[in-house]
Amino acid sequence: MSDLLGCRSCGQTGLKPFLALGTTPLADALVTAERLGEPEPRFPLDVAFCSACSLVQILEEVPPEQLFVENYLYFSSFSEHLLGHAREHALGLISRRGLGGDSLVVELASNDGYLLRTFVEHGIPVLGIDPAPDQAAAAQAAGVPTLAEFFGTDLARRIVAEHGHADVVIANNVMAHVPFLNDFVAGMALLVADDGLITVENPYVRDLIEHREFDTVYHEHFCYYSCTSVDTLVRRHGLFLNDIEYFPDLHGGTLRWHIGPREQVSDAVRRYLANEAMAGLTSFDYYVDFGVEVERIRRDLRSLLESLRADGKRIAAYGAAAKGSTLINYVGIGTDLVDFVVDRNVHKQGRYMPGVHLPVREPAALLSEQPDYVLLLAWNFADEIMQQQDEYLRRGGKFIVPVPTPRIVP
Ligand code: DWN
Repeated sequence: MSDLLGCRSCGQTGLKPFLALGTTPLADALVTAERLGEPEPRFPLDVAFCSACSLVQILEEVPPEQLFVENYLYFSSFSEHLLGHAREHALGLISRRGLGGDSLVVELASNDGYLLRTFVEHGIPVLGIDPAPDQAAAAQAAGVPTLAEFFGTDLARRIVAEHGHADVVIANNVMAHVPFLNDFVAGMALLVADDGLITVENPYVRDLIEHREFDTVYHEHFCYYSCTSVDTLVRRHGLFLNDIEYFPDLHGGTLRWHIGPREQVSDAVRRYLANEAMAGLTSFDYYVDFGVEVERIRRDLRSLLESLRADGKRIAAYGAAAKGSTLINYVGIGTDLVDFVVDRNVHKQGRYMPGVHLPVREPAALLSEQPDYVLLLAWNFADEIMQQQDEYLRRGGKFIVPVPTPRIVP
């Protein structure tokens, strides 16, 4: 693997590492029973800060094909909360942008069509882009035209030649996933119409640090964004960060950046940029102690699980999530502590978690086995999952939420 020499955004060398999570397997590469005995590819997972443009990023570069084509089991449609969020976003764009039959909406990393299908229902022409073959096929089957390709300037030019410029470009949870960041953003600048809008959603690096969401670090996430780093990045390509929306309950804290070819910067953007400078997100000191906090979580979570097991308690886990893979491999949570993981994603059931090989089962196993505790690996959907598991709770079951500090609920 090629170590990163310079910042993925500005190219500046001298990146400053502040978090080392070890050498870990690919977070979404759940293992089939047939391949349990085979060695799994592992890569260093180290996070660093760029003092020149404030971009936080991992130093390792796993080939995207290995991440998103050969091993990708993530389907967006298994979360009602996420589906509701996506629908609201689409309906808001349709009304605010006056989209209709002569518009074009392009989504980058459109997954299984979970978001574009709302535009399709309203007769608005769409095009999905997603390199993951199974997700692209699912989107096509749902009536969402999708290209199973990686996005960049080459594809942007082909789309413009064939379909014209896009009135709206949507890029949710993908700008963190691209190693060739400048080509990706330059592609968006080529694709969007002169009076068009680009909306980009990603988890907010400030929440990652301040809520100790270290498990959202994995090899699929090359970058972790502040508004400062996004503003610098898009301006390099003739685009402007014009507005910001914050969703505290999505993926542990998500920002939606409104970006466009015209400079119309809102007060919200000015406030975020000023607050980040005041809080220190633009200097290394803000990040330097994060590793100590994360080590504390590892120690506290491990001792909690060990003490519960010593008391004869049975423990399962909920959410065969990529973040779950980072957490259980960093803490070292094997079948000595947790018996199995449950997940609604049928593509994950019957497989084993990367590295520690916890078996993944369907959520009904929580009622048939009634473990005393369930470690909530998908803590970002805590409300939705606990509501869904009300019977397990009614029978006396309890959840363990791992971040920002390991705790038992209720
Ligand atoms: O960036 C990414 C984020 C957005 O999603 C992707 N690269 C990968 C993925 O990360 P993740 O796997 O950590 O995301 P989730 O959506 O937090 O994973 C939740 C897991 O829990 C999924 O496997 C689905 C599952 N789930 C479930 O079994 N029952 C989720 C809900 C809401 C449920 O009710």
